[in-house]
Amino acid sequence: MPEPTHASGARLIVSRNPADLTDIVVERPLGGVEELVAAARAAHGAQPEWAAWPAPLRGRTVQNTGRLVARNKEALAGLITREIGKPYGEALGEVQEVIDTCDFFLGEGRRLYGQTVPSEMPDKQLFTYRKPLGTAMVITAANFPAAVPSWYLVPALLCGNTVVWKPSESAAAVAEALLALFRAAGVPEDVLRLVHADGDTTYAGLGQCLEEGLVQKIGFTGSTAAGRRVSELAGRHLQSPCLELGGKNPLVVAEDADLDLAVQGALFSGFATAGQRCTSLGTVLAHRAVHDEFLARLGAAVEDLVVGDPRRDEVFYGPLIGERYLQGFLSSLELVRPHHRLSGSTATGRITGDSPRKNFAGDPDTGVYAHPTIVAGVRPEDELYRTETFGPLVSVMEYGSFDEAVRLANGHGYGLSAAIYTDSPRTAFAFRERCSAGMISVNNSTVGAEAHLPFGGNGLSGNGSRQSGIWVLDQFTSWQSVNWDYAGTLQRAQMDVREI
Ligand code: UN1
Repeated sequence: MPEPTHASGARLIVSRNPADLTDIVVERPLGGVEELVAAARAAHGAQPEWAAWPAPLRGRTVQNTGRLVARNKEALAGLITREIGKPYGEALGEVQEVIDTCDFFLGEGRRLYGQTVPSEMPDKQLFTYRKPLGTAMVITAANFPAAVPSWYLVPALLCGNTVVWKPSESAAAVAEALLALFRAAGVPEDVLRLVHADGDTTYAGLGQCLEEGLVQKIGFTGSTAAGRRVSELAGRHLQSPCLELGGKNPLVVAEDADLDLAVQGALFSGFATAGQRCTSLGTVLAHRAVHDEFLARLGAAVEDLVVGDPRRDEVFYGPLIGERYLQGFLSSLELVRPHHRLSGSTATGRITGDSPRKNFAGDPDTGVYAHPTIVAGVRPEDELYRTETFGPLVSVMEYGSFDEAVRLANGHGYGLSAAIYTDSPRTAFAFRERCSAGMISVNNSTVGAEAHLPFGGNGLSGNGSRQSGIWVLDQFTSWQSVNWDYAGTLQRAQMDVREI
């Protein structure tokens, strides 16, 4: 199909409902490099005035945003369901995460604390202040089209930065709806600008913005490959972006685990959101004493999952986010075929068009669905062990010793989220200590982080930057330290300090 164009000749974003591809949610002209740079210029120009607003007043806009989002919760969740196929119950949870983020930061407008620090000399005071960085470019993914953007936008704005936001093309309508609520909450137009652009335009525009000194911080959520490109651009300008990248998140089932709980955890971690969370479960590592039993129970549970129309209550997960995502997932399945036996009858690998599952509740002719897949017998040398699949696919591996479990949990190079199911605090704490992931769950899922804990990963999952809670303030401010000397004579640090 030729690429659609706007009357003006511009290329179009066509965002479709993935449960019914004939339903076009929104069509917008794609911005070019000029639009992106012009937005950054406007935001950069508006920043000093925004930073001069008293922080409690900026906090008020955050409070207003949270209230407006709460008032429009169902409508926003409905739009998320329609645009990216997230089951409505989960979409409500996502909108709640935006509200929680606003709740957390509205008070920060009255804190944004600095410190008073003792000096080594008399008649001198030391202070620290948080200063906004300037203008942030925030680039977000489609799988959490409201919550994850709010993790960047809310603290960035609260701290006195202005923002250019480039949302996913697959979630253009949700982005516009959220933007409208920020506006209605009192955030001025040039303080938060939104531009629709494709990947190549974004890299080119970002590069130019950095060259021209228009962007002082990048917030990026997306794939590790894209994060690397963003990081390279930032690094040339000595900037450290806030990165939230992929994962190959392990879930360890220890010998003493409550297997029913572990199965529920694996099911939710692996298949909720059709496995399209950065924190989704990649590989179950099951102790050899429980491996076969666990696999059988997980298989039976997967068999009962209802997949289909995301508006229906009984549906566990809906379609993938869009056609491009289905293609990506299909190519991940290629990694499965040569090597592995699929576990029992549950591990179908059947995709739309193949024989339907017994619990399919969608329309495979209009939607882009992927059936749940479990792959047993994965080995550390397999590509699947180290490849994020971003879809409803869970690998299962067997381990013998705790050391082996730790090695397998860390060995793929990602380090976002990990879970362990065990009854032993000693095992749980030892795992926490030795696991390289940024987020660890004990007897809970790899997904579902709460909105006020540090969120982020290490290794291929990110550069150690963290979002959420007070920790994200360090991403959007820099510390300014102040020496205030009222001795009236020159006091030299290190040299004029009294000896004892
Ligand atoms: C993501 O997939 O990019 O922890 C974020 C979770 C959600 C956020 C996921 N609160 O599963």
